[in-house]
Amino acid sequence: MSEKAIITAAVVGAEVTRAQSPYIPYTPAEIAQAAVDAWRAGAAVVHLHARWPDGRPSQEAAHFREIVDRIRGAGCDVVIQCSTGGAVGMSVDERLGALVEGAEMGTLNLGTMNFGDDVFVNARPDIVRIAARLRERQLVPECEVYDAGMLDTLSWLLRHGHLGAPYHVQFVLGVPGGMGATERNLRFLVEGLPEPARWTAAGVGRAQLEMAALGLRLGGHVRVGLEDNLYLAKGVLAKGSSELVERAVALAEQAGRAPATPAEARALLGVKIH
Ligand code: KMH
Ligand code: ZN
Repeated sequence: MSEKAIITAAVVGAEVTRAQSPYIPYTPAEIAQAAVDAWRAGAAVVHLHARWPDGRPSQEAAHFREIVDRIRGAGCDVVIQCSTGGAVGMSVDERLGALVEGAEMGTLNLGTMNFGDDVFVNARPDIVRIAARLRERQLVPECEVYDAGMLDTLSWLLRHGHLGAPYHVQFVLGVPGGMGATERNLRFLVEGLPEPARWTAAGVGRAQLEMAALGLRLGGHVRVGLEDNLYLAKGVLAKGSSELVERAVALAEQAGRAPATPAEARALLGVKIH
């Protein structure tokens, strides 16, 4: 029987704004509500960023704490993954603010790259430092891979003991500056994993649907949400990440992969209950 599909909802991100879609959550209450809605729609994991009330990206611990408290206060047992990537231009100290009490996973971005017109800096000592912090807090790292060379960094981290099981791999394809969201690229990356590991596929923009379907077919898991894609169909904005999750659930079922519950996702990902 095929492994259940872990659906991750990336409900806010750091880049998209209300000028692009009025459905982007900004306040902790809105972000928590988006997470709970995504969980109700079938997401087992939420990938969280935070915002200031005016929409600027925030890595303030107080914002993340409020989001986590509100999610749990709603009786929602979704796996909580906090972003240590934050937004381009933030220092590592600032980015680490997201790892609040209640987080269960944290992202680990595996390299420096062009990110649209900006540069997303992840020097190797920064990566090692973030990996150490995740380990100290007993959080499961999710390694964000945007380009093929980042798999060599993954291999280096494993070889030097900076990273070890349990960890998860997230292929984010289609960022301008990273690898494009194509079938050939995803297959190449999956084949290039330095050791057997669970992975999720995310496609940016229009590619979200195709990468989700392909990821499920290739035995991976799937990430959807407004962080990566604002549209349900050409010219039709998704009214929230939950609509994109509903579509991912349908894709998983078509692929014969029932969506994992949060408890099942914790078991697959090696997430400890603190
Ligand atoms: N906002 C991007 C620059 C992560 O969450 O760890 C980085 C990002 C990755 O979104
Ligand atoms: Zn993110």
